[in-house]
Amino acid sequence: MHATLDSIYQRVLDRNPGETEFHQAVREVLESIGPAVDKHPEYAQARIVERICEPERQIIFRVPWEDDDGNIHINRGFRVEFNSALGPYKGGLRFHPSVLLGTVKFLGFEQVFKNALTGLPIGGGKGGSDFDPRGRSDREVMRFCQSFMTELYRHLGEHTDVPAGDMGVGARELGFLFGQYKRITNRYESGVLTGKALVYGGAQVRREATGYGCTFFVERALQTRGDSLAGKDVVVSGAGNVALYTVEKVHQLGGRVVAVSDSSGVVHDPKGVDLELLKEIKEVRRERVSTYADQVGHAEFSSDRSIWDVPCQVALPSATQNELDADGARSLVRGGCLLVGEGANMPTTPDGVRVLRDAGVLFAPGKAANAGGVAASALEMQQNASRDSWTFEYSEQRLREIMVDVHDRCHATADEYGRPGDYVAGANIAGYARVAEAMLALGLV
Ligand code: NDP
Ligand code: 2IT
Repeated sequence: MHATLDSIYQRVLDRNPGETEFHQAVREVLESIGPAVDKHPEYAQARIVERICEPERQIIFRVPWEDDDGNIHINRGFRVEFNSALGPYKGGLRFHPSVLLGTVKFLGFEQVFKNALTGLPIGGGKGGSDFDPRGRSDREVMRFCQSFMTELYRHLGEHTDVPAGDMGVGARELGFLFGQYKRITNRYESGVLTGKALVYGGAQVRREATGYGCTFFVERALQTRGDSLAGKDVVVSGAGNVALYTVEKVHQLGGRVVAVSDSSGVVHDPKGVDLELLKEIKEVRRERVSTYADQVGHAEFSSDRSIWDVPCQVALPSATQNELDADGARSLVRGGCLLVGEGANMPTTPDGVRVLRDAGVLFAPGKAANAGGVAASALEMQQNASRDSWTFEYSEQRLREIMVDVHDRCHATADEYGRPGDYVAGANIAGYARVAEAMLALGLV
């Protein structure tokens, strides 16, 4: 690592003890941006990198709520408002029992660069709770969301901080959150949350956007090699929002998804996943992926097989962080994988990335490949601000254009800095350069 950046990294380690995911995310960026720091000494002089590594504001709060049997539960809520140089803080909320402050900080840090890459006017933030919505009734989820928003509302606003969904937060949760925000503030401020249902101010294609966007990025990357998704076997980990709409777009572009997963195990369907059935099981019935194998005779479920052992040409990790390690990467290489595109945030470990690089596998990092979700959120804000709503076709076309731009910006930046084909360097440098330029213009704030 560049010497100046290494000393900044050491200080991040000292000041944020135990936050291993945050350390990992910072390290990955600082390892890439050395050439940009050399090219722009004026940024270093203004201590831009140190400022980027320190969130503007971190909010931690108690979330008490009562379950259906009258038992009281106490969860912890977070919102990390990381950087607002380019626009209001923007980023999702994650409800998952594994959520700690360091988790939210890693996600918020990634979000700053991702949002910059979209070219849209959005800063970066992230939030969430260690609440586990799995197995909870709709009324319990509602009570939790109401309690969470009763504290969070004072920090939000369409020009201040605009949350959306992430793991464990979808249309149901966002509806309850928006209802409580509206009640407390007495304002129908549609643009304060994105990912809303269509009936009360949501935007076409936001639900599909992360999965579709990741697939558009991957298709563009393959095109630069004279190739395409058509006829390829694809593996997609997860079976949530990102994974389901990745499967949909891969199928539309002529690929075949042969495996999906959730935290209970992996389903292998060599004939190609039946998406309508999978959506019914995951979105409507909220059941496990094993149900799919119960209903589809030729599909197999396994609770101990790694999804990366399923041979494929394209792998799209779309579940959670650090789900693809060096062993998984070696399996993918053995199985003939040509490209890995990250639908999730930081799903590949640093060792996993090294294995893929050494084997010449094309690697599209999450902050570029999964930027479609937040980009569509920014389009939802735009529609809310003008009290307009666009058609599905127009919205999808805008999303495709944005993802092609994100791809081409990463590709061109990697070329410019002598790292052709290195999307990690391209994404980190291009994202950093845009945020740094805005921060410099805004003065020492
Ligand atoms: P969901 O909650 O809708 O789905 C998450 C999926 O991942 C579920 O199928 C879940 O299974 C599975 N999963 C979680 N943990 C594990 C694990 N340890 N092993 C295997 N499977 C696991 O979340 P999203 O689809 O929204 O998010 C997925 C990823 O994409 C996250 O990294 C998120 O940050 C990222 N992302 C999301 C965006 C969005 O717009 N939603 C935008 C950009 C990135 P189970 O149900 O069993 O827990
Ligand atoms: O990680 C992400 O980019 C998201 N969860 C989406 C954020 C958003 O504000 O739409």
